[in-house]
Amino acid sequence: MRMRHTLAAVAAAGAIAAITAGPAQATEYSSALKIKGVQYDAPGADSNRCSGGNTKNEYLTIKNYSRTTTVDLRGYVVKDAAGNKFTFTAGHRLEPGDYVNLRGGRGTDSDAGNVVYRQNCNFVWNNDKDTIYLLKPTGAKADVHSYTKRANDADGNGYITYHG
Ligand SMILES: [Ca+2]
Ligand SMILES: [Ca+2]
Ligand SMILES: [Ca+2]
Repeated sequence: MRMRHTLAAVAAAGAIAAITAGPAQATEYSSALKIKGVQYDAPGADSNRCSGGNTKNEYLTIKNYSRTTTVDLRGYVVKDAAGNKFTFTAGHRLEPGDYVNLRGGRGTDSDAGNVVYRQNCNFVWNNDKDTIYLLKPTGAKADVHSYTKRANDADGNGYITYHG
């Protein structure tokens, strides 16, 4: 209950910040890894069937923006506004400029293919609005972004860019 309340407060604070500062000026944390962008609405009609559905086409791109430091994703956590949580339990070394697409659905993770699957066929990023939390293994925030389809997806293609 306490956790839920804290999350709600953080989400509310984020929403207020977005209104006053604009969506492009979210708080910047000290972190090499940031959210490059999100395909929060998988193209086409959504189906969460593991076979034949399109959850794999809903993904979050996490990129290493450091010019010098390689970062291991092991222990990093991704959460949404509702508290759904994914932890990178396996090691994935992101060299400077490297990225990974965290996709829904089931599949085989591949460093060469820059992909990690959530091994869950349900969608996680709401199509109307949500908040994306990227947390370090310590629990400290690495990057946080709130969005609404109306305010942040001008071309309506279901994709939002945060860090280029
Ligand atoms: Ca979605
Ligand atoms: Ca869709
Ligand atoms: Ca877009």
